[in-house]
Amino acid sequence: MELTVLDQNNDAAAAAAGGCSTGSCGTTDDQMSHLPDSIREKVENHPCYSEEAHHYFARMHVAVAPACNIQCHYCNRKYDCSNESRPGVVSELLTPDQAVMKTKAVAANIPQMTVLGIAGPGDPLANPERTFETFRRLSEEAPDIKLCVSTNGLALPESVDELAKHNIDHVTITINTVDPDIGAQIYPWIYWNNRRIRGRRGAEILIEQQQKGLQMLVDRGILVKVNSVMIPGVNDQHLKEVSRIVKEKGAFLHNVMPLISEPEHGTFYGLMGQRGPEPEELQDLQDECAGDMNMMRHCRQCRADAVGLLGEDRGEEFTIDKIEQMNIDYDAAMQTRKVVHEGIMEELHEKQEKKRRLAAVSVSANDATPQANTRPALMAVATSGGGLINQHFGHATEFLIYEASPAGVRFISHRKVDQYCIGNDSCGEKESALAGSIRALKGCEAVLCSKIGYEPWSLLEEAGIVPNGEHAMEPIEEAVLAVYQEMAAEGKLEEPQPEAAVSQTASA
Ligand code: CLF
Ligand code: SF4
Repeated sequence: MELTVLDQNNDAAAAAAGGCSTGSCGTTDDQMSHLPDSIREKVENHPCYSEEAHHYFARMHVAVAPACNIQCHYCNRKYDCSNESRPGVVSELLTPDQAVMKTKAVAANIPQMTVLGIAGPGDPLANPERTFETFRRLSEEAPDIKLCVSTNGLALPESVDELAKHNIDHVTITINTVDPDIGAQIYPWIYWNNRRIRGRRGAEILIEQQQKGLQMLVDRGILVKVNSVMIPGVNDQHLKEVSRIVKEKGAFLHNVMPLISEPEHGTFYGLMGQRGPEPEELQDLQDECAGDMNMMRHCRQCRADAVGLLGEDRGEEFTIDKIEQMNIDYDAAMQTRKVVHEGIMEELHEKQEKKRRLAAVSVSANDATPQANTRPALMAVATSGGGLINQHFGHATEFLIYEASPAGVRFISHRKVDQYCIGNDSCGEKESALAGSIRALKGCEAVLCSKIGYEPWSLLEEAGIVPNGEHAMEPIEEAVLAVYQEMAAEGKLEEPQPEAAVSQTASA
């Protein structure tokens, strides 16, 4: 059996979507080379626009935008904008001046941080002075940082010129629907031309503004990602249509995110008992949309003040009182950053080249060798970045989920868990966190990590999940592929034969 590290590519879809050529999440590996240079440069070190980049490059958000011009039923003003953030209070609301100071401090201390986003806690374009003052200063004082913004789209058309002026070439619009009747179930009101407009008419205006803004951005060559919140029973059946339409208009990437609706967050949906989707429902919808659109699957629904690699939050290291004590020489920092970025890109290109060679070998072998009758398998991976299996099972706060199949390996999603191994052996919480981790891995057939203790090893085996610590420090996809091949060779992955075939075989 020959398997490849799957690129999930769809060139036709890619061309229509503005050049990106993966079916999974914007851009990965060798297909990056098929993008026009101008687009590749915008994508290859942006952790949200490239699944591959998110293992290496970090982003940060500055919370300068408190107000919002619409109400979503999944939002409570006490919390970050759910369009781009998981619920959780913003620790510090910043002035543009503080935001610039913080951005430079983070960029100097985390040189792999490539992108500064404004994503809340309200809507950035409903706070134009604060948002654009921050962007204006950063584009002048820190020109090596990409600027990114996320909006509900209501004020987008009148903001496009200003966005273009500050070299903002990544814009996310949250589009949950293109149907005003569905919109009326999500947005109770919008604030438009100094009036509150409720119900269907409000949703209709919002949708018109979103679509108009999308078109204007695409016309100016600004990359657009569309985020959609999947709300079961409200817009889940409709999001395929949304995906098709935004792709047609030239959006680069679609990110379908699960509704977060815990009652304790106090949102309308939370209090009304509206549920969020199960991981399988989300994955199914992402797969269905993927036929029409490049899908992002590695979103972490981060806070409006998040700092670090996706999935980590180093905000506590950069509170205002701490950064006021830092003495940052940004010109010197830019030199260091340049060297670090070049080093990472070199590593990435080598990795891509290796994958291309591997794929070429596998394709030629596949011509001669029929694939074995193996079924796909989900595998969980513990990683702290760098695209490697490099985290202890007990230190993981999330696992990346990959699907291995005869067609190759593809990233599917991530699953959050409570870290159970925190050096305190005596507490009962440890047990429940470990049980929670194992529950979160339901459906996975193996978990790959750098190390794992005896206790979780046994419990994982009891749960039917094969623990594997043999691929420490190896690249993720290659390790997953190797484990899949081993399992296939051991006959653990044979497709069950249909009953009729079994009985025929038996009677013969
Ligand atoms: Fe921030 Fe958003 Fe820019 Fe990324 S986040 S403004 S595009 S830099 Fe990324 Fe975070 Fe998901 Fe957003 S993982 S919530 S998609
Ligand atoms: Fe909340 Fe964002 Fe919706 Fe505004 S756009 S109501 S901040 S989720």
